Amino acid sequence: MKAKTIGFLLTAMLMLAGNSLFAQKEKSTATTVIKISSQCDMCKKRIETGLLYMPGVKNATVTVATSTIEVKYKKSKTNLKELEKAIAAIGYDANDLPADTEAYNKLPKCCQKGGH
Ligand SMILES: [Cu+2]
Repeated sequence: MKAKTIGFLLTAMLMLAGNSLFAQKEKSTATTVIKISSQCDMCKKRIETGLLYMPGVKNATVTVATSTIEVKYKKSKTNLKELEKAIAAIGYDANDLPADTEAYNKLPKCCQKGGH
């Protein structure tokens, strides 16, 4: 094989390797939408602040009107189950996971279910 051909092949291989590395980096974060039992802007703030303290959480945005939270997280640091557990620990239902009773009872009345 000619040196030029080998050089071309090497370049092609490096480009492929670079592409797959890039793809992995892209896939290392995920965004999920979780159904939650939030009632108002106070809930929004409480849940968003709580989640942002979690390792691996990049972004957390509650939409009060739809009672959902959109979370962007690092897949190597956390996962959907951990996020649901954290929300439940703050006092809110998260998808099928019910809120922690003790935390829920500590919420202001207006933030409990049907509280507004
Ligand atoms: Cu509230």
